[in-house]
Amino acid sequence: MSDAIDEILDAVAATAPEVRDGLAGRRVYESGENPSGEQQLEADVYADELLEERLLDIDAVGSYASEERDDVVEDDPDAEYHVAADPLDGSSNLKSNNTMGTLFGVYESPLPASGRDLVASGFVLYGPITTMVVARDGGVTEAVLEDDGTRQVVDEDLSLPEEPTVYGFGGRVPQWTDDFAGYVDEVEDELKLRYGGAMIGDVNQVLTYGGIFGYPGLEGRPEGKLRLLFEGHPIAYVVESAGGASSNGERSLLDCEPDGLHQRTPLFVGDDGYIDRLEDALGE
Ligand code: AFP
Repeated sequence: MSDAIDEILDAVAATAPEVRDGLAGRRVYESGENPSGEQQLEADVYADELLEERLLDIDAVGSYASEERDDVVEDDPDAEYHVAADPLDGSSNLKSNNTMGTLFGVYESPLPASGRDLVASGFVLYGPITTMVVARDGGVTEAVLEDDGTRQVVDEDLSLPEEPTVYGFGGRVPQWTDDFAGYVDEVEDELKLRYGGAMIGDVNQVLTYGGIFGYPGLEGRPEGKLRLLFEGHPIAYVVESAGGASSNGERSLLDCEPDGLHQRTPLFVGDDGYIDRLEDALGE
């Protein structure tokens, strides 16, 4: 029996081919900026409008929020679920034709909600093939998305490899704190660098090859770049459900309470050993 969460997942899967098909003609920047002050591509706005329409059409979805909108779009405050999305994560990769994705979190409380209120999350990766990773009920699946929006599951129990292989950290090296730079000196002696500029693509490398991805707090920007509600919580839910760990440098991202819809956070996900070492390094 299809439950409301299945309806939400099916809606994201059905929208993804349209988002992907719409990328080619939408590589130009709109005049506006998103609430985080970042330039908006036509593709960002297009993906956001499609997702809002499809998700709010579902009776069990009471509200929709996204990186591209100042405020929550409320449809029914008493409905069971509330969806937060990054409609096109890594959209600056569109100009260079590199990977991008759609990231979403399904919360059972009004937004902005606690990470512990997530009941499902996942992402669509627009790579050489379009795949969809979903975390729910403590497990993670990966599916290939067909052009008709149907999902062909290719991994029923996706889990982080035991042996870490790759790392990727964002931000400019001169802006890294000394503690973080010292940690990276160790990591780069042990793992291979993989950084592509779209969190979903970089995290999918970690889910596939093992390792750690992060975007740290920077000198003069201790909150970092990535958003807690739209990126931190959903990706932490996926990676922790796959047997990994997450952190804002101190604790699981799922235990970080948002004090606003667009709050930024330092973000680290991946192998629990590397996450533990990171927290030790930043806690010194
Ligand atoms: P865009 O959506 O503006 O391309 O930003 C992508 C992102 O939010 C996240 O997906 C990346 O990990 C990070 O920013 C890349 O940031 P840098 O461009 O500073 O490396």
